[in-house]
Amino acid sequence: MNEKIMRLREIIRESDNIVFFGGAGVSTESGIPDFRSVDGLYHQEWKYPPETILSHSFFTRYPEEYYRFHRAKLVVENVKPNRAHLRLAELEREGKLKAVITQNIDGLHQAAGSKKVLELHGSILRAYCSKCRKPYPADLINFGSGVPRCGCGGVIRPDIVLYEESLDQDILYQATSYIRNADVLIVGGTSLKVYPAAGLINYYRGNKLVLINRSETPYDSYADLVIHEKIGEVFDQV
Ligand code: CNA
Repeated sequence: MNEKIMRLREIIRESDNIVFFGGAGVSTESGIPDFRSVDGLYHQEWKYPPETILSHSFFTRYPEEYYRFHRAKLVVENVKPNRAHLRLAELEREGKLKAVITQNIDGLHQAAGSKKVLELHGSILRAYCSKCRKPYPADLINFGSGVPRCGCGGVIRPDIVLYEESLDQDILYQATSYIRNADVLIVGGTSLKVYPAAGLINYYRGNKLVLINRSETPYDSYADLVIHEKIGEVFDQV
């Protein structure tokens, strides 16, 4: 075990007020591609760039094309939580971790057993009518073909935050408050390039900011401990 991992172990052992803030890199070891890695969705061929397809205006104008992308790229079948998700759930049960704040939309933290999960960008495991807001089972949008419609005529949509849409204010408020009051903030598997989520780090006031990411991030120089390794492998050792 290297020195940095030993330091992280010590930080975790000494605290009972840890908050985790993560992104797509937390789920790549479960087989879900992220956006910005070399094998991520931004480097794959599609008619439009992902940030265009995943925008509110595109969804409204071209729901067929949106759903082709959604089913081909966002929905990955038979995925299971990996060692990062599982260890985080365990730390919560041990009373050490207060909350998981995630930009992910895959529901894997809950599948691992985490209870306090703040989903900043929603979840593809929930759906609702964009017109009357009636809830629908997610299978209706994640599988099959065409554009799913509600009895009222509205298009059924995933309960995710598309580009151009604002984040749920209550979730954002809770996330900032957990981060502000945390003793230890562990940030992992995120490029820290998507705002306003990435800006949440600025609410942290402590002196144990840990960054675990395969590649460099714009916040590396602010962190007290930076680990450029795979997050599942790191959590397996702490
Ligand atoms: P991103 O911008 O794709 O960045 C991911 C980061 O994770 C990169 O810096 C990678 O180097 C790093 N990374 C990849 N694999 C690992 C690993 N095994 N261990 C450590 N680091 C790793 O993704 P962000 O989350 O920063 O961007 C936010 C977007 C991505 C959110 O809106 C998400 O909804 C969206 N997204 C979510 C999922 C998902 O739910 N699983 C998948 C793809 C994209």
